[in-house]
Amino acid sequence: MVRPVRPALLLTLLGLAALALAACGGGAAAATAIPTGATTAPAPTTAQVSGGAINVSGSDVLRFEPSTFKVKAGQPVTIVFTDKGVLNHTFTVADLAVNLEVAKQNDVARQTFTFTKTGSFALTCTVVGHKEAGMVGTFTVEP
Ligand SMILES: [Cu+2]
Repeated sequence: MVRPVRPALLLTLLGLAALALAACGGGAAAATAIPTGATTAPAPTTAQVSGGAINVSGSDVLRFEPSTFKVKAGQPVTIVFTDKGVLNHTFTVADLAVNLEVAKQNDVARQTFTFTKTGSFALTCTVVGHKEAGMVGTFTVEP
């Protein structure tokens, strides 16, 4: 005879799975440090590309500043990503193979790209919980 799984046991297992996921996310503290009051997103600002460089920061309120970007295809652009808080963040545009990472306050990651693929792509921070909390943006490559 097969006994059905009790709902309480199922919930316990789900809870353990969630804990396991949170623990291996590269920063267990990050999962608990999501500010609950940070629901008002600042007005989106578009990055100014000057001298072939984009300056962008990540903060403890889990936002990119700025959060929208426009660059030209075929022209080299250096992304300079600075950590303005204490949490670690990534500047990730998976469709363009962009993945810069900063681990602590005042960390700076920079890399130069020449994009050939045009379109609008999703920018996210891949640290557990940050994307869900709104640490997202748009990265556009214009022809
Ligand atoms: Cu982040």
